[in-house]
Amino acid sequence: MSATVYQEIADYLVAGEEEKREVKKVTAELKKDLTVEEGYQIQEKIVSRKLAEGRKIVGPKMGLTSKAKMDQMNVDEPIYGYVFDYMVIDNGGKVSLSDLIHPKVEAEIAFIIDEDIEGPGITGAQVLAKTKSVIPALEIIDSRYENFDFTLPDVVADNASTSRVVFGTSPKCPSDFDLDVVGATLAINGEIKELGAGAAVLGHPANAIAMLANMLARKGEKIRKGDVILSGALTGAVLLEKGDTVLGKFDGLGDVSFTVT
Ligand code: 0L1
Ligand code: MG
Repeated sequence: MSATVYQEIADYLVAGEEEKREVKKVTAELKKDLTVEEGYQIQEKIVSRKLAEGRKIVGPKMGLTSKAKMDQMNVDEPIYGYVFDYMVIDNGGKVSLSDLIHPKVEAEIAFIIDEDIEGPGITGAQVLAKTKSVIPALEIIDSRYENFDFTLPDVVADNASTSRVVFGTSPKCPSDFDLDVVGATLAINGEIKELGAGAAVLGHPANAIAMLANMLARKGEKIRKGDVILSGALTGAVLLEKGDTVLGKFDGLGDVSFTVT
């Protein structure tokens, strides 16, 4: 595929995001044999477009990091995407359904990075040594695809369904926790809908960040000091409805909440 075609598909996906409407998956019509590598080329065009529009990257993120999600998508490697500044909602703030398509929420642990991390060969222990702090987070994913119908290359092209994120407000030192056994509950309107532990994320959330560094190295990139990185979901994703009050409680790491208007 040419750079022009990558750009056309990137623009098609951004139009879905900005106009808050579903689009058909890329593999339905535009490019039936889209590969994962081509999906990342399209994602890069989306990232470049947003940067050119003055948006700032908060950090890359990992997705599809749980065995359940990987099995569901029939993949053996997670994916990455990018979180931008305009996607961040204050803890306790509001997420407007009219800004989104069909959002879902999932509970994650985010890493605030203290030093550049450059793969290949990075391990979870090396990530922890270069992590300044960890914070709980609620990620709001909003696939741009009709009826959530997509293949792995489609979701990679769609910036890994990245849409909004609410970060906790009290960073904690990672060495004070065994992040694999940190538990989290995700409650909507006071009812626990999902629960999980850090080990759901590739055995330990730091492993996901290590994998990210190693995946970025394939295109000559690295994790950067100051990046705030979502490591992947501890819980399943729950569809949001107008009026929902969402609360994520993370053992020892604190609470994160928002309401849907
Ligand atoms: O953050 C993620 O795990 C990305 C999920 C992509 C698939 C989806 O939209 O469910
Ligand atoms: Mg996620």
